[in-house]
Amino acid sequence: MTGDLFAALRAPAIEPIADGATWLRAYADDDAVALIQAIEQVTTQSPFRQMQTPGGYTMSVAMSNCGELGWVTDRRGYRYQHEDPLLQQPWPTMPGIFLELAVRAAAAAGFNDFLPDACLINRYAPGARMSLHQDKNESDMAQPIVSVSLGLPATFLFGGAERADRPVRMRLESGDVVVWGGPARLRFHGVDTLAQGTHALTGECRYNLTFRKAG
Ligand code: MD6
Ligand code: FE
Repeated sequence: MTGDLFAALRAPAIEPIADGATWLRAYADDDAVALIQAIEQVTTQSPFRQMQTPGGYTMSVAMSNCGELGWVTDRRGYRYQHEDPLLQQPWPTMPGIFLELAVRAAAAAGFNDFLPDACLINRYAPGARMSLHQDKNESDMAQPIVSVSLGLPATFLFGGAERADRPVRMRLESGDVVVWGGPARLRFHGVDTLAQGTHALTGECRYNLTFRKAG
């Protein structure tokens, strides 16, 4: 399987990006297959769906959640809620392998007391993108966010404190984990249009898991 070969060739590396932000390259390579299986289990329960923005646009990224709280958007706004609005029942439990990876990655980046209660699962098909935004629906801005990339590579846009600040472009590959908090917590960021491609582990898509302490 080329996934294993790839993991063996890409050495894990810890790279500071900015004050409060750390890039853990290849950090999740060894867990990638199990993480993708867990994504499939969660989304068999709470399926991927393309949500509406408050402005009435349909997001190109398909989303689901697991954990105590899930991030949602509709005409009423962006928020976290305990129930999947599609099924009107609680989000699936966060798989142990998700929680364990998120806690370990946060600690590797210097955040020792991170205990996420929310995991947003994003699925990008080629052509999907996410425009520049800030993550500010969480209650405690002292808590970091742990972001895990799986499957097709993407260009992550890491901006500044203002929307107009020119973003740095980072190529995130399968297995890369980014942890950010502290002074980087409210930086604008987004994902450039996903290029066509096929990945050995996910086929024609990229998954991103973002772990947060939302409540
Ligand atoms: C993505 N990520 O990579 C979208 N937000 O698909 C995010 O919006 C994000 O990666 C906050 C912190 C890390 C992230
Ligand atoms: Fe974000």
